[in-house]
Amino acid sequence: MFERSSELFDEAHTYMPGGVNSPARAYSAVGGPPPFIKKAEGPYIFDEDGNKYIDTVLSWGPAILGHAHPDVTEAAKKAVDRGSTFGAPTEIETEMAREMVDRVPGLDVLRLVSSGTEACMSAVRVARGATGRDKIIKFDGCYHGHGDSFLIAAGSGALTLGEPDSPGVTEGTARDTLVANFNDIDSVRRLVEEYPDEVATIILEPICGNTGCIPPKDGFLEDLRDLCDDHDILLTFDEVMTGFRVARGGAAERYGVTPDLYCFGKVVGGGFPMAAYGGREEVMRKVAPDGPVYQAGTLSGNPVAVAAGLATLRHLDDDAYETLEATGQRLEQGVQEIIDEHDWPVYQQRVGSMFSIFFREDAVDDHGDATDCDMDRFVDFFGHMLRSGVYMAPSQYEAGFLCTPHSSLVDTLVERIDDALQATFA
Ligand code: KE4
Repeated sequence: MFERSSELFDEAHTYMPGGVNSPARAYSAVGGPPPFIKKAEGPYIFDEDGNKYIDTVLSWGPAILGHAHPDVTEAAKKAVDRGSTFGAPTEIETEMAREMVDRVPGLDVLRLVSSGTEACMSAVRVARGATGRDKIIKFDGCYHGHGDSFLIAAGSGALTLGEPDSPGVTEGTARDTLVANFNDIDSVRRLVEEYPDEVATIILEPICGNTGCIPPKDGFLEDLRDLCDDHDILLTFDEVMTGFRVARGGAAERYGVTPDLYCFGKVVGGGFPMAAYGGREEVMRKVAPDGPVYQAGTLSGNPVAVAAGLATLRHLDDDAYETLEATGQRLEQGVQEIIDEHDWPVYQQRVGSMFSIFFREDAVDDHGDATDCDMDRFVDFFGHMLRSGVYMAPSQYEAGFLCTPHSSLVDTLVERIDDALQATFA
Protein backbone atom coordinates (compact mmCIF):
# COMPACT_ATOMS: atom_id res chain seq x y z
CA MET A 1 0.00 0.00 0.00
CA PHE A 2 2.92 2.38 0.69
CA GLU A 3 5.81 1.02 -1.41
CA ARG A 4 6.54 4.26 -3.27
CA SER A 5 6.12 6.38 -0.13
CA SER A 6 8.54 4.06 1.65
CA GLU A 7 11.16 4.54 -1.08
CA LEU A 8 10.66 8.30 -1.04
CA PHE A 9 10.85 8.38 2.75
CA ASP A 10 14.18 6.52 2.71
CA GLU A 11 15.66 9.00 0.25
CA ALA A 12 14.21 12.00 2.13
CA HIS A 13 16.06 10.84 5.26
CA THR A 14 19.33 11.31 3.37
CA TYR A 15 18.83 15.03 3.16
CA MET A 16 16.38 16.08 5.89
CA PRO A 17 16.10 15.27 9.61
CA GLY A 18 13.55 12.48 9.94
CA GLY A 19 12.92 12.80 6.20
CA VAL A 20 10.46 15.60 6.86
CA ASN A 21 10.29 19.36 7.16
CA SER A 22 8.18 19.23 10.28
CA PRO A 23 8.30 16.45 12.92
CA ALA A 24 4.51 16.10 13.08
CA ARG A 25 4.63 14.59 9.57
CA ALA A 26 7.07 11.78 10.39
CA TYR A 27 4.52 9.26 11.68
CA SER A 28 6.81 8.64 14.68
CA ALA A 29 3.90 7.80 17.02
CA VAL A 30 2.08 5.51 14.60
CA GLY A 31 4.95 3.84 12.69
CA GLY A 32 5.36 3.10 9.02
CA PRO A 33 6.30 5.53 6.26
CA PRO A 34 4.12 8.61 6.02
CA PRO A 35 2.20 8.68 2.75
CA PHE A 36 4.01 11.01 0.35
CA ILE A 37 1.33 13.21 -1.13
CA LYS A 38 0.93 13.63 -4.88
CA LYS A 39 -2.08 15.97 -4.89
CA ALA A 40 -5.22 16.99 -3.06
CA GLU A 41 -8.62 18.18 -4.23
CA GLY A 42 -11.65 19.23 -2.19
CA PRO A 43 -11.96 16.87 0.81
CA TYR A 44 -9.63 14.29 -0.72
CA ILE A 45 -5.88 13.72 -0.67
CA PHE A 46 -3.93 11.31 -2.90
CA ASP A 47 -0.55 9.71 -2.21
CA GLU A 48 2.25 8.56 -4.51
CA ASP A 49 1.04 4.96 -4.32
CA GLY A 50 -2.31 5.90 -5.83
CA ASN A 51 -4.23 5.71 -2.55
CA LYS A 52 -7.15 8.12 -2.11
CA TYR A 53 -8.20 9.36 1.32
CA ILE A 54 -10.84 11.51 2.90
CA ASP A 55 -8.61 14.18 4.45
CA THR A 56 -9.34 15.21 8.07
CA VAL A 57 -5.90 16.83 8.54
CA LEU A 58 -6.40 19.55 5.88
CA SER A 59 -2.73 20.52 6.21
CA TRP A 60 -3.31 20.84 10.01
CA GLY A 61 -6.21 23.22 9.49
CA PRO A 62 -5.70 25.62 6.55
CA ALA A 63 -7.77 23.85 3.87
CA ILE A 64 -11.13 24.83 5.39
CA LEU A 65 -12.74 25.17 1.94
CA GLY A 66 -11.19 21.90 0.81
CA HIS A 67 -8.00 21.59 -1.21
CA ALA A 68 -7.36 23.50 -4.46
CA HIS A 69 -10.51 25.60 -4.20
CA PRO A 70 -10.77 27.15 -7.69
CA ASP A 71 -11.25 30.72 -6.44
CA VAL A 72 -8.31 30.47 -4.05
CA THR A 73 -6.10 28.93 -6.73
CA GLU A 74 -7.15 31.57 -9.26
CA ALA A 75 -6.41 34.39 -6.82
CA ALA A 76 -2.93 33.02 -6.17
CA LYS A 77 -2.22 32.50 -9.87
CA LYS A 78 -3.27 36.05 -10.74
CA ALA A 79 -1.13 37.41 -7.94
CA VAL A 80 1.94 35.40 -8.89
CA ASP A 81 1.64 36.57 -12.52
CA ARG A 82 2.13 40.11 -11.21
CA GLY A 83 5.31 39.16 -9.40
CA SER A 84 5.50 37.01 -6.29
CA THR A 85 7.17 39.42 -3.85
CA PHE A 86 8.21 43.03 -3.70
CA GLY A 87 9.38 43.70 -0.15
CA ALA A 88 7.23 46.82 -0.36
CA PRO A 89 3.72 47.72 0.76
CA THR A 90 0.79 46.63 -1.42
CA GLU A 91 -2.90 47.54 -1.34
CA ILE A 92 -3.97 43.94 -0.84
CA GLU A 93 -2.25 43.81 2.56
CA THR A 94 -4.50 46.65 3.70
CA GLU A 95 -7.53 44.83 2.28
CA MET A 96 -6.59 41.76 4.32
CA ALA A 97 -6.01 43.78 7.49
CA ARG A 98 -9.36 45.54 7.04
CA GLU A 99 -11.16 42.20 6.54
CA MET A 100 -9.58 40.73 9.67
CA VAL A 101 -10.29 43.81 11.80
CA ASP A 102 -13.89 43.76 10.57
CA ARG A 103 -14.32 40.15 11.72
CA VAL A 104 -12.46 39.86 14.99
CA PRO A 105 -13.59 41.48 18.26
CA GLY A 106 -10.95 43.76 19.80
CA LEU A 107 -8.63 43.50 16.80
CA ASP A 108 -7.71 47.11 16.04
CA VAL A 109 -4.21 46.90 14.56
CA LEU A 110 -2.26 43.92 13.22
CA ARG A 111 0.96 42.87 11.52
CA LEU A 112 1.12 40.16 8.84
CA VAL A 113 3.93 37.60 9.19
CA SER A 114 4.78 34.24 7.60
CA SER A 115 4.01 31.55 10.18
CA GLY A 116 2.07 30.91 13.35
CA THR A 117 5.34 30.56 15.24
CA GLU A 118 6.39 34.02 14.09
CA ALA A 119 3.00 35.41 15.08
CA CYS A 120 3.21 33.96 18.59
CA MET A 121 6.85 34.96 19.13
CA SER A 122 6.03 38.50 18.05
CA ALA A 123 2.91 38.76 20.20
CA VAL A 124 4.91 37.75 23.27
CA ARG A 125 7.63 40.29 22.44
CA VAL A 126 5.04 43.04 22.10
CA ALA A 127 3.43 42.02 25.40
CA ARG A 128 6.81 42.20 27.14
CA GLY A 129 7.63 45.48 25.44
CA ALA A 130 4.27 47.04 26.29
CA THR A 131 4.26 45.99 29.96
CA GLY A 132 7.98 46.09 30.75
CA ARG A 133 7.54 42.67 32.32
CA ASP A 134 9.55 39.54 31.46
CA LYS A 135 7.51 36.50 32.41
CA ILE A 136 4.77 34.76 30.44
CA ILE A 137 2.27 32.12 31.51
CA LYS A 138 1.42 29.35 29.05
CA PHE A 139 -0.53 26.13 29.55
CA ASP A 140 0.66 22.55 29.62
CA GLY A 141 -0.24 20.99 26.27
CA CYS A 142 -0.82 24.26 24.45
CA TYR A 143 1.48 24.69 21.45
CA HIS A 144 2.44 28.11 20.12
CA GLY A 145 5.05 27.08 17.54
CA HIS A 146 8.72 26.40 18.06
CA GLY A 147 9.82 29.73 19.58
CA ASP A 148 12.20 29.20 22.52
CA SER A 149 9.79 30.74 25.04
CA PHE A 150 7.19 28.11 24.20
CA LEU A 151 9.31 24.93 24.19
CA ILE A 152 9.04 24.78 27.94
CA ALA A 153 7.82 21.88 30.07
CA ALA A 154 5.93 22.36 33.27
CA GLY A 155 8.37 22.77 36.15
CA SER A 156 8.67 19.97 38.68
CA GLY A 157 6.81 21.89 41.39
CA ALA A 158 3.56 23.76 40.98
CA LEU A 159 5.22 27.10 41.52
CA THR A 160 8.61 26.43 40.00
CA LEU A 161 9.67 28.05 36.79
CA GLY A 162 9.45 26.24 33.47
CA GLU A 163 12.19 23.91 32.27
CA PRO A 164 13.55 23.68 28.71
CA ASP A 165 11.59 21.14 26.67
CA SER A 166 14.21 20.95 23.95
CA PRO A 167 17.99 21.08 23.79
CA GLY A 168 19.00 24.51 22.59
CA VAL A 169 16.49 26.29 24.80
CA THR A 170 18.41 27.96 27.60
CA GLU A 171 17.68 27.90 31.31
CA GLY A 172 17.58 31.68 31.09
CA THR A 173 14.75 31.56 28.59
CA ALA A 174 12.91 28.88 30.56
CA ARG A 175 13.02 30.99 33.71
CA ASP A 176 10.66 33.49 32.11
CA THR A 177 8.01 30.96 31.10
CA LEU A 178 5.60 29.72 33.76
CA VAL A 179 3.34 26.77 33.00
CA ALA A 180 -0.25 26.48 34.27
CA ASN A 181 -2.95 23.86 33.80
CA PHE A 182 -5.67 24.38 31.19
CA ASN A 183 -9.20 24.74 32.61
CA ASP A 184 -7.69 25.26 36.10
CA ILE A 185 -7.93 28.95 37.00
CA ASP A 186 -6.43 28.34 40.45
CA SER A 187 -3.21 27.09 38.85
CA VAL A 188 -2.99 30.42 37.04
CA ARG A 189 -3.90 32.51 40.06
CA ARG A 190 -1.15 30.83 42.10
CA LEU A 191 1.48 31.76 39.50
CA VAL A 192 0.23 35.36 39.23
CA GLU A 193 0.34 35.71 43.02
CA GLU A 194 3.77 34.01 43.23
CA TYR A 195 5.23 36.45 40.69
CA PRO A 196 3.42 39.76 41.30
CA ASP A 197 3.92 42.43 38.63
CA GLU A 198 6.24 40.11 36.68
CA VAL A 199 3.85 38.51 34.18
CA ALA A 200 3.53 40.28 30.83
CA THR A 201 0.98 37.99 29.23
CA ILE A 202 -1.02 34.83 29.66
CA ILE A 203 -1.04 33.07 26.29
CA LEU A 204 -3.30 30.16 25.43
CA GLU A 205 -5.15 28.37 22.73
CA PRO A 206 -8.72 29.31 23.74
CA ILE A 207 -9.70 25.85 22.51
CA CYS A 208 -6.82 23.41 22.82
CA GLY A 209 -5.98 21.75 19.52
CA ASN A 210 -2.49 20.44 20.24
CA THR A 211 -3.38 18.04 23.00
CA GLY A 212 -6.45 16.86 21.19
CA CYS A 213 -9.54 19.08 20.99
CA ILE A 214 -10.22 20.40 24.51
CA PRO A 215 -12.87 23.12 24.90
CA PRO A 216 -12.57 25.69 27.68
CA LYS A 217 -14.81 24.88 30.64
CA ASP A 218 -17.65 27.32 31.31
CA GLY A 219 -16.22 30.46 32.85
CA PHE A 220 -12.55 29.60 32.34
CA LEU A 221 -11.89 32.22 29.65
CA GLU A 222 -13.94 34.81 31.55
CA ASP A 223 -11.92 34.09 34.71
CA LEU A 224 -8.68 34.52 32.78
CA ARG A 225 -9.93 37.83 31.42
CA ASP A 226 -10.79 39.04 34.94
CA LEU A 227 -7.46 37.85 36.36
CA CYS A 228 -5.58 39.71 33.64
CA ASP A 229 -7.59 42.88 34.25
CA ASP A 230 -6.97 42.68 38.00
CA HIS A 231 -3.19 42.34 37.54
CA ASP A 232 -2.55 44.47 34.42
CA ILE A 233 -1.58 41.35 32.47
CA LEU A 234 -2.22 41.15 28.73
CA LEU A 235 -4.40 38.22 27.65
CA THR A 236 -3.22 36.62 24.40
CA PHE A 237 -5.39 34.21 22.41
CA ASP A 238 -3.36 32.03 20.10
CA GLU A 239 -6.02 31.53 17.41
CA VAL A 240 -3.65 30.12 14.82
CA MET A 241 -5.85 27.01 14.73
CA THR A 242 -9.23 28.35 15.88
CA GLY A 243 -9.15 31.71 14.10
CA PHE A 244 -11.69 32.02 11.28
CA ARG A 245 -12.46 28.31 11.82
CA VAL A 246 -14.71 28.02 14.88
CA ALA A 247 -16.61 31.23 14.04
CA ARG A 248 -16.31 34.22 11.72
CA GLY A 249 -14.47 36.02 14.52
CA GLY A 250 -12.81 32.92 15.94
CA ALA A 251 -12.99 31.62 19.49
CA ALA A 252 -13.18 35.17 20.87
CA GLU A 253 -16.51 35.61 19.08
CA ARG A 254 -17.71 32.08 19.90
CA TYR A 255 -17.11 32.47 23.64
CA GLY A 256 -17.62 36.23 23.95
CA VAL A 257 -14.25 36.88 25.59
CA THR A 258 -11.93 39.45 23.99
CA PRO A 259 -8.17 39.19 24.52
CA ASP A 260 -5.68 42.04 24.30
CA LEU A 261 -3.59 40.25 21.67
CA TYR A 262 -4.23 37.58 19.03
CA CYS A 263 -2.14 35.23 16.95
CA PHE A 264 -3.49 33.94 13.64
CA GLY A 265 -2.30 31.49 10.98
CA LYS A 266 -3.44 28.44 9.00
CA VAL A 267 -6.89 29.33 7.57
CA VAL A 268 -6.05 33.01 7.15
CA GLY A 269 -3.26 32.13 4.71
CA GLY A 270 -5.52 30.01 2.50
CA GLY A 271 -2.86 27.32 2.33
CA PHE A 272 0.03 29.72 1.80
CA PRO A 273 2.65 30.92 4.31
CA MET A 274 0.76 33.77 5.92
CA ALA A 275 -0.03 34.50 9.55
CA ALA A 276 -0.61 37.55 11.72
CA TYR A 277 -0.60 38.97 15.21
CA GLY A 278 -2.54 41.95 16.47
CA GLY A 279 -4.91 43.35 19.05
CA ARG A 280 -5.66 46.54 20.95
CA GLU A 281 -4.36 49.68 19.23
CA GLU A 282 -2.66 50.94 22.39
CA VAL A 283 -0.57 47.78 22.54
CA MET A 284 0.09 47.28 18.83
CA ARG A 285 1.31 50.85 18.29
CA LYS A 286 4.35 49.77 20.28
CA VAL A 287 5.47 47.78 17.22
CA ALA A 288 8.17 49.29 14.99
CA PRO A 289 8.18 51.62 13.21
CA ASP A 290 5.36 53.23 15.23
CA GLY A 291 7.02 52.13 18.47
CA PRO A 292 10.23 50.56 19.78
CA VAL A 293 9.29 46.85 19.70
CA TYR A 294 11.15 45.48 16.72
CA GLN A 295 9.73 42.84 14.38
CA ALA A 296 10.28 42.45 10.63
CA GLY A 297 10.11 39.96 7.73
CA THR A 298 11.21 39.78 4.11
CA LEU A 299 8.08 37.95 3.00
CA SER A 300 5.68 39.41 5.57
CA GLY A 301 2.37 40.23 3.89
CA ASN A 302 3.45 38.38 0.75
CA PRO A 303 0.96 39.41 -1.97
CA VAL A 304 0.44 35.85 -3.28
CA ALA A 305 -0.25 34.44 0.17
CA VAL A 306 -2.46 37.39 1.07
CA ALA A 307 -4.45 36.98 -2.16
CA ALA A 308 -5.09 33.32 -1.35
CA GLY A 309 -5.96 34.14 2.26
CA LEU A 310 -8.34 36.90 1.26
CA ALA A 311 -10.04 34.66 -1.31
CA THR A 312 -10.50 32.10 1.46
CA LEU A 313 -11.97 34.56 3.96
CA ARG A 314 -14.37 35.88 1.34
CA HIS A 315 -15.83 32.38 1.02
CA LEU A 316 -16.10 32.05 4.80
CA ASP A 317 -19.50 33.69 5.07
CA ASP A 318 -22.43 32.79 7.35
CA ASP A 319 -23.50 29.93 5.05
CA ALA A 320 -20.01 28.41 5.22
CA TYR A 321 -19.98 28.51 9.03
CA GLU A 322 -23.48 27.03 9.17
CA THR A 323 -22.28 24.22 6.88
CA LEU A 324 -19.19 23.59 9.01
CA GLU A 325 -21.25 23.56 12.22
CA ALA A 326 -23.93 21.26 10.76
CA THR A 327 -21.29 18.90 9.38
CA GLY A 328 -19.57 18.80 12.77
CA GLN A 329 -22.86 18.10 14.51
CA ARG A 330 -23.72 15.25 12.11
CA LEU A 331 -20.28 13.72 12.59
CA GLU A 332 -20.54 14.02 16.37
CA GLN A 333 -24.03 12.50 16.40
CA GLY A 334 -23.00 9.58 14.21
CA VAL A 335 -19.91 8.83 16.27
CA GLN A 336 -21.81 9.20 19.55
CA GLU A 337 -24.40 6.66 18.41
CA ILE A 338 -21.58 4.19 17.77
CA ILE A 339 -19.95 4.87 21.15
CA ASP A 340 -23.31 4.56 22.94
CA GLU A 341 -23.95 1.16 21.32
CA HIS A 342 -20.78 -0.26 22.92
CA ASP A 343 -19.05 0.15 26.27
CA TRP A 344 -15.77 1.04 24.64
CA PRO A 345 -13.47 3.45 26.51
CA VAL A 346 -13.82 6.12 23.83
CA TYR A 347 -14.74 9.78 24.30
CA GLN A 348 -15.23 12.38 21.57
CA GLN A 349 -14.96 16.16 21.90
CA ARG A 350 -15.79 18.77 19.27
CA VAL A 351 -15.95 22.51 18.82
CA GLY A 352 -17.41 23.50 15.47
CA SER A 353 -15.33 21.84 12.74
CA MET A 354 -12.47 20.65 14.95
CA PHE A 355 -12.77 17.39 16.86
CA SER A 356 -10.99 14.52 18.59
CA ILE A 357 -11.78 10.90 19.39
CA PHE A 358 -9.96 10.10 22.64
CA PHE A 359 -9.23 6.54 23.70
CA ARG A 360 -10.30 6.89 27.26
CA GLU A 361 -13.55 6.55 29.24
CA ASP A 362 -14.03 10.11 30.40
CA ALA A 363 -13.83 13.67 29.17
CA VAL A 364 -10.44 15.25 28.50
CA ASP A 365 -10.22 18.57 30.32
CA ASP A 366 -6.47 19.15 30.25
CA HIS A 367 -3.16 17.78 29.01
CA GLY A 368 -2.92 15.32 31.89
CA ASP A 369 -6.20 13.72 30.86
CA ALA A 370 -4.97 13.48 27.26
CA THR A 371 -1.78 11.70 28.30
CA ASP A 372 -3.99 9.20 30.12
CA CYS A 373 -5.45 7.91 26.84
CA ASP A 374 -4.74 4.36 25.59
CA MET A 375 -2.14 5.20 22.97
CA ASP A 376 -1.87 1.62 21.71
CA ARG A 377 -5.57 1.65 20.94
CA PHE A 378 -5.19 5.01 19.19
CA VAL A 379 -2.35 3.64 17.01
CA ASP A 380 -4.47 0.61 16.12
CA PHE A 381 -7.45 2.80 15.26
CA PHE A 382 -5.24 5.10 13.20
CA GLY A 383 -3.97 2.17 11.12
CA HIS A 384 -7.49 0.90 10.42
CA MET A 385 -8.58 4.38 9.41
CA LEU A 386 -5.63 4.93 7.08
CA ARG A 387 -6.12 1.56 5.38
CA SER A 388 -9.84 2.28 5.00
CA GLY A 389 -9.09 5.57 3.24
CA VAL A 390 -9.29 8.19 5.98
CA TYR A 391 -6.24 10.43 6.38
CA MET A 392 -6.13 11.59 9.99
CA ALA A 393 -3.53 13.25 12.19
CA PRO A 394 -0.94 10.64 13.31
CA SER A 395 -1.19 11.52 17.00
CA GLN A 396 -3.77 11.38 19.79
CA TYR A 397 -2.58 14.90 20.63
CA GLU A 398 -3.76 16.46 17.37
CA ALA A 399 -7.24 17.63 16.42
CA GLY A 400 -9.15 16.53 13.34
CA PHE A 401 -10.63 19.11 10.99
CA LEU A 402 -13.63 19.37 8.68
CA CYS A 403 -13.91 21.45 5.53
CA THR A 404 -17.05 22.62 3.76
CA PRO A 405 -16.93 19.83 1.11
CA HIS A 406 -17.00 17.24 3.94
CA SER A 407 -20.72 18.03 4.26
CA SER A 408 -21.47 15.42 1.57
CA LEU A 409 -19.14 12.83 3.09
CA VAL A 410 -20.20 12.69 6.74
CA ASP A 411 -22.11 9.40 6.45
CA THR A 412 -19.13 7.75 4.76
CA LEU A 413 -16.78 9.16 7.40
CA VAL A 414 -19.00 7.85 10.21
CA GLU A 415 -19.15 4.41 8.57
CA ARG A 416 -15.36 4.24 8.31
CA ILE A 417 -14.94 5.38 11.92
CA ASP A 418 -17.42 2.67 12.95
CA ASP A 419 -15.51 -0.01 11.03
CA ALA A 420 -12.18 1.18 12.44
CA LEU A 421 -13.51 1.20 16.02
CA GLN A 422 -15.01 -2.28 15.56
CA ALA A 423 -11.65 -3.55 14.29
CA THR A 424 -9.78 -1.79 17.09
CA PHE A 425 -11.89 -3.36 19.83
CA ALA A 426 -12.36 -6.73 18.11
P1 KE4 B 1 3.25 27.33 12.45
O1 KE4 B 1 4.57 27.96 12.83
O2 KE4 B 1 3.35 25.81 12.33
O3 KE4 B 1 2.59 27.98 11.25
O4 KE4 B 1 2.21 27.62 13.65
C1 KE4 B 1 2.55 27.22 14.95
C2 KE4 B 1 1.28 27.04 15.75
C3 KE4 B 1 0.92 28.04 16.64
N1 KE4 B 1 -0.22 27.95 17.37
C4 KE4 B 1 -1.03 26.88 17.25
C5 KE4 B 1 -2.28 26.81 18.07
C6 KE4 B 1 -0.71 25.83 16.34
O5 KE4 B 1 -1.53 24.76 16.24
C7 KE4 B 1 0.46 25.91 15.58
C8 KE4 B 1 0.89 24.80 14.63
N2 KE4 B 1 0.12 23.60 14.70
C9 KE4 B 1 0.83 22.39 14.32
C10 KE4 B 1 -0.01 21.14 14.50
N3 KE4 B 1 -1.07 21.22 15.40
C11 KE4 B 1 1.31 22.48 12.90
C12 KE4 B 1 1.84 21.19 12.32
C13 KE4 B 1 3.32 21.14 12.33
O6 KE4 B 1 3.95 21.60 13.30
O7 KE4 B 1 3.86 20.59 11.35
